[in-house]
Amino acid sequence: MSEPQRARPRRYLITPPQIEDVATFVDQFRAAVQGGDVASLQIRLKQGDEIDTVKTREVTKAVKRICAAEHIALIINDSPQLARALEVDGVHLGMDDMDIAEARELVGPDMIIGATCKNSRHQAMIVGEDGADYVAFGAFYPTATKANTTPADPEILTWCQVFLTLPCVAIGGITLENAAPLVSAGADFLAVSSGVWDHHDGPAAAVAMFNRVIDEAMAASKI
Ligand code: TZP
Ligand code: MG
Repeated sequence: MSEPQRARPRRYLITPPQIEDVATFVDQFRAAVQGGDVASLQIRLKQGDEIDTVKTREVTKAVKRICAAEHIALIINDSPQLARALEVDGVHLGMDDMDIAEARELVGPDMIIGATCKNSRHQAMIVGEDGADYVAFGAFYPTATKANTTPADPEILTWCQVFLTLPCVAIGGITLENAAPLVSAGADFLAVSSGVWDHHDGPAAAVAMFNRVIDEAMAASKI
């Protein structure tokens, strides 16, 4: 059996959809980072269907220095304009948000653009052509964090490893218990919200355990 050739998958944290107390969240985030490898933090704060601009600004300011010190990419959900205004590292866009090519024009060549592709190979190819830096697939499992998700098949992660050069992010309902098959299927990043923030042993333990699950699944993976 040959060893997998791809890089070790990494953790991509997503904020809870609402944050009441910013200082408490910053403590939780620091704890998560102390738990082990974290590649990125997406700020995804909603008021109904709309982006919560005020909280997004507040949380971004509060975590920016930690992210820079820990080399964690700070990514804003939905709004290239806000990402640019807040001078973060990236923006994550859904299929109903700004078109990827238009967003690339707006944010310039250096900002990371991530694109949701749900379960669509076609969309992944299009956004790759249009200038996205990563593709996100999901939801792989049921989630209470986002309404109206599209079910995704882990096979799309394998397809992405074989046919695309862009890294792929797996998202949606990922927990310690169900993460391994997504790693084995080819996820480059595991995007997790409730599986870290709501873990009964706390975010530091959750990140540490996620990293162990990743190592075990990679040892067994053929991709
Ligand atoms: N996109 C598809 S599922 C999802 C998003 C933002 C929610 C991820 O949160 P959780 O709690 O890890 O399911
Ligand atoms: Mg969106």
